[in-house]
Amino acid sequence: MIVDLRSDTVTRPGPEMRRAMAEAEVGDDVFGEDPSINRLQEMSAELIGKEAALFMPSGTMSNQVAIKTHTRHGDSVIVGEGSHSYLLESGAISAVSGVAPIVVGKGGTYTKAEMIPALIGSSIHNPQTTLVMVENTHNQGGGVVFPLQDLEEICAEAHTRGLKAHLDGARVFNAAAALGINVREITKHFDSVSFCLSKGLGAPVGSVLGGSKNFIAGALRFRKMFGGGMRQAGILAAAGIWALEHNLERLAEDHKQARRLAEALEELPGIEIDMRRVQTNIIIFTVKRQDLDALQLTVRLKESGVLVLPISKDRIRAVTHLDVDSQGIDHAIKVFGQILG
Ligand code: TLP
Repeated sequence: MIVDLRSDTVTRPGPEMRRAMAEAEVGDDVFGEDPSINRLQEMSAELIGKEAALFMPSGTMSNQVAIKTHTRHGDSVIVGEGSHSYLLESGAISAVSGVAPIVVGKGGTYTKAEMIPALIGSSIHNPQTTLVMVENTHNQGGGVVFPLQDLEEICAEAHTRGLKAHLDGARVFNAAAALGINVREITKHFDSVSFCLSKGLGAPVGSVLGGSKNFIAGALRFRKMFGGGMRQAGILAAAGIWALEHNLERLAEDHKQARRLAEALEELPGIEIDMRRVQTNIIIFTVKRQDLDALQLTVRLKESGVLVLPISKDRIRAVTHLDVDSQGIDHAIKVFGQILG
């Protein structure tokens, strides 16, 4: 048995999703003529409460097109500690948009009080801050949900000062499921929102960027510039539509499985895990053992069919998703126990 907990990106499309892909109506999307893409974009805009949306090949391109559309070279943008947009997108934020990330807060979330002193004004000496970014849920923060009140205050403050706000909502539906609210309660505060179809929702490819019609018109141009203008990609959009129609409701299931695994890990000698941060489908834990570091533990787990992702010398990430069922979690708990118990 293989239990792949490296990421929720590893899911494979099942027979029904594949059928929807095979039967998708397609056209040339660079001409705006792919009916499946158009439908996905309309559905997505409606779901997140925005005027318009754009199908993107990846979450990285969604974030980077958003940054490019909102900023000019030489600006600065506010990001939470460890955010994907500045740390895990190959430096695109600086290389492509030429903006300086200003990191605020701890563990991925931050407050309005932490943001205000970091905002850089209009002196000719400074890289003027024009964009504020929030990642929710936060990947490197261990799937933590950005507190709703902080997010509201941050966006309101940004808007009062004439700044834009972008949400890296790669896993925003996990955040909404964890809070038990409609995702619009989160997305309504932002000028632009990206979410991924290829993570917890289980589609093989794709992300969506939403915003005002005006913003999306600008983003469309940059998507083309970045090489993201796809043609008969309705085959991929059909998987996204299927995912939105079938896989949103079940995200809470992944959260339960993650909690169960985290509770078992917490009991093991030499594993440190902050249970307050186990809120969704991502678990990050520290390995504090004389005999094993994170890399060695990863190798030992793999020998017994459990795949995890070492994210530093002493930290490991495990992510639950729709291809790991309750027996898979039982197996993972057993293997962790055998190696560490
Ligand atoms: N995250 C991936 C890896 O790149 C680390 C993962 O396995 O979790 N925003 C957030 C919050 C993300 O976690 C990711 C992907 C992205 C954006 C980028 O999405 P893709 O991989 O589609 O470019």
